[in-house]
Amino acid sequence: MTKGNTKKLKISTLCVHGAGGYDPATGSVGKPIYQTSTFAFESAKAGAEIFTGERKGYVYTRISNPTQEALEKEMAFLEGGEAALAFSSGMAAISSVVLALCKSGDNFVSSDTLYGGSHQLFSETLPRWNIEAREVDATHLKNIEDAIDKNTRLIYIETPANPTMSIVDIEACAKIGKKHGIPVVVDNTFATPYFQRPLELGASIVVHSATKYIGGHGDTVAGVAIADEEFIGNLRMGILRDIGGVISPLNAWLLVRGLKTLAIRMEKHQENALQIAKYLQFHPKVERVMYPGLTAHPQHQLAKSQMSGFGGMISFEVKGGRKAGEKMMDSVELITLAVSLGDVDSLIEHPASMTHSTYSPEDLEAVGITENLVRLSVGIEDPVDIINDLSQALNKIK
Ligand code: LCS
Repeated sequence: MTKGNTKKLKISTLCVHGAGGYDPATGSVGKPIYQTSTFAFESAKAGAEIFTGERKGYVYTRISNPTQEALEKEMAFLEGGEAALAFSSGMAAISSVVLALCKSGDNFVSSDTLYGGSHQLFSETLPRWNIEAREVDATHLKNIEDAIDKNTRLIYIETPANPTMSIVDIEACAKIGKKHGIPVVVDNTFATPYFQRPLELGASIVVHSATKYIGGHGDTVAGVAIADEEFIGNLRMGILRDIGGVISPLNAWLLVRGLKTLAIRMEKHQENALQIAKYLQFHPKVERVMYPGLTAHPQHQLAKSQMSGFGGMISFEVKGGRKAGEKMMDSVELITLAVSLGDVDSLIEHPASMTHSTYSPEDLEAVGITENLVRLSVGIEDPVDIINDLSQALNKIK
């Protein structure tokens, strides 16, 4: 949007228009891909002034680029934040945010049910720099309070959590953060700003694996952080510039293009997921279904209070243990056996041996990622076809 007040626009309109109107340089209606590493300076003086910050301008694509900026502007609008910064992956966004907030000797408190890569970063990699992550069951808020001390620099939560779909109370965490003067960082990958806007609930920073629903088509790895202008400015000039986890202009463009259909994709993912969750709930070969949209989900009411929809991710336990789950995953025909999620195509995987194999057996058990747990990223195909595929695959279990 280039004219008028974007605050008045509904989220589905912002998805289409939030990255800005036509290109002022050429009138191009499609967002141009500024596929360049560097930018020419008008003069030596102008170049020096851009470096000191006295003059606005582009220098080098590791620091900023108009196509990256289009994505950042749109993500900031959608999340209701002042500013955003795009990264080469979700992990680059998460690690950069934590590194911006912590130094050696600091700690942070995190929910214990996380994407396996985030858990690996927190439990194995960051301790090498003497940064401690205290992973607690954040569905009980007292655990968060109890873990905070004078060296705690942030609270990190993932909700809904990958893969168990457990929900953490964002507003309550924000109150705890405020009390202790520390920011709450929310991984909003599963819900997207279409269904959940953590900043409006009091969180300070939102991170995304934009690889998932933001892009939506399974063709781009990327990440984004959204926060206030001061934090994002420091993140850009303090961490992104130095560590260099920058998104390519082409990938930023693919995400801007993907975002145009975010609203209708999320509606369809959710509509399909609810039907499939209800189908699986009463299937004789299924022990338990984890989908926050089901009234049987233990945190359904909390999910309803902080989300405007429940998304497209379902986990379920197959009767008969790991072997039964493997048989089912080997038998799907339409659904693809693959990690990642949020694509228009349905994807199925086994968290304990794949995305969450970074957890020790004890930690898997503690967070409820069982051997017979299967995760389904529900695509936007016809739900009858997805259900028929699940049905034939479940029937192959002896
Ligand atoms: N946060 C969440 C909730 C995720 O699910 C992932 C990746 C990340 C962050 C990291 O983002 P990336 O660097 O991959 O863009 N989740 C994956 C998954 O469940 N399967 O494959 C990747």
